[in-house]
Amino acid sequence: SPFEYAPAPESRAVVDIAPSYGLFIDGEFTDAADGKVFKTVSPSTEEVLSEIAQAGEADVDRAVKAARRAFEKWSALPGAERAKYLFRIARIIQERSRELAVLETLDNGKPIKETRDADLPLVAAHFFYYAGWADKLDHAGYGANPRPLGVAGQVIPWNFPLLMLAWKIAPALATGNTVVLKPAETTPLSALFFADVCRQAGLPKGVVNILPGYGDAGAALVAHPDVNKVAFTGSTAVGKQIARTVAGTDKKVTLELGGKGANIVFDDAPIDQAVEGIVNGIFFNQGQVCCAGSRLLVQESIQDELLDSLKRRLSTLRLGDPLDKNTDIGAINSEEQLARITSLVAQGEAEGAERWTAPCDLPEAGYWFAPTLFTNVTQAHTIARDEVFGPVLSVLTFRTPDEAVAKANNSQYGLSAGIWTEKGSRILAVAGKLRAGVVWANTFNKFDPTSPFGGYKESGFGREGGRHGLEAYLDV
Ligand code: TXE
Repeated sequence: SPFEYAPAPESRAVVDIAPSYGLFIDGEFTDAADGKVFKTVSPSTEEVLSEIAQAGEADVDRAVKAARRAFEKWSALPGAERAKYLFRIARIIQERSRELAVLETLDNGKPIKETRDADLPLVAAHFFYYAGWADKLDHAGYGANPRPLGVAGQVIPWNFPLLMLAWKIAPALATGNTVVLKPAETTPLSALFFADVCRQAGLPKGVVNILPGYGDAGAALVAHPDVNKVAFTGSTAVGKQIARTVAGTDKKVTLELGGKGANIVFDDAPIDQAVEGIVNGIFFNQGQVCCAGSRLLVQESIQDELLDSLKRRLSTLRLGDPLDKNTDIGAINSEEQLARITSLVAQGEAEGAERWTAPCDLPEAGYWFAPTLFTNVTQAHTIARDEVFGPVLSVLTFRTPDEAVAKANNSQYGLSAGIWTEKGSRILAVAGKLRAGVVWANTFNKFDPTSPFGGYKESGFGREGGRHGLEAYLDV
């Protein structure tokens, strides 16, 4: 069996998890006004990790008021001063990255090799990158005095808890805004750890406030009259609800929603490299990635060869203890998400697609789903249209580049796509026709803070990252 337990080199002993945590408001950890709490569990063992204060409407109001007070001074600081805090935060994250990686893996279920080698380095990189902008805004082509918007209300999901926090908080602070952030209910721990990082960096109180809680707290934050900017990453359904809430107000909004990325493999592609890219595209983070390459579009003439190699490769993936550094596939983040995946996969089978599952034993406790692929998929199938947000790949075929483009674009979403071919001219021709916010060529799921990221169509609007990510937090 590819599923084996090796001693975990990244022991959870490197991080102290307190039995309970408060909300972080105005520089202090505090109980919720109504005293409510909820539990966060490890999805790989179902063990309770900690009990967390649960924010309600009164706490949202308290946090927004603290952020408003802090805004006056924070926005008036010279950019070079704000940069010092951001550089300090970036360095502390680097210094404490082992603790943070283990914490994130425990709360989220993702393999430690991903948190260690992808999430944490990217988190630090975002703070370094936006720290670099803070003192250059006046000279960045925005004219004199680009102005911060005020208090940013930010709601983030559970798939990259700390990285999504970094995407939201780093540009907001660099541009002189203050923040109230609500992490997802299943992954509050790394955001609370980050609150401690802010204290360690000496960040003035109220500049960052962290409110763990459920959707009701997110909705209250979005609707709060003193929030000037809303930034959301999550489901398209909630994104649409948020768009309705902010419509007719003076709030600015960016939404980063679902996706159904196409990974297009042409017959001249380097097959081994493409197989690695396909695996990374859909099985990284158990497929719980908004820009996952969840649709494989393969040129008909190489379908058999590619699928054989792909299945061979998938049979070698190790699923299990996320703290084991050899693990490739960790746990699904929650019971709810596992149920969503299971139901979409059942629908795929019911609609007549052919299912193949990688051979592996699933642990008894925790939430697990084995790498799965579907062939004989048509564009009308639900699994070719809906975001599964799990380790499930739908395989479709094409004959010509135009057909590949048409199929890739035949989606309500437009977040990501990949192209595999040796021909540079084909990369440019195809990429130009794809309606997707990011197109990778001969690679997939590569991120960099200098690149703007965001979607077409129902994948949302606005861009995060790069210079464009600053504009979302400025009045120019
Ligand atoms: O998302 P929700 P869920 C997709 C993915 C997944 C599906 C459902 O397809 O299967 O969404 O996931 C907060 N007002 N993505 O249910 O509910 C919530 O507390 C304000 C794609 O987890 O959108 C959490 O903090 N906030 C995605 C955050 O929104 C509300 C990442 C996301 O949760 C709210 C996650 C409300 N009314 C899921 N209701 C991506 N784009 O990466 C909930 N929230």
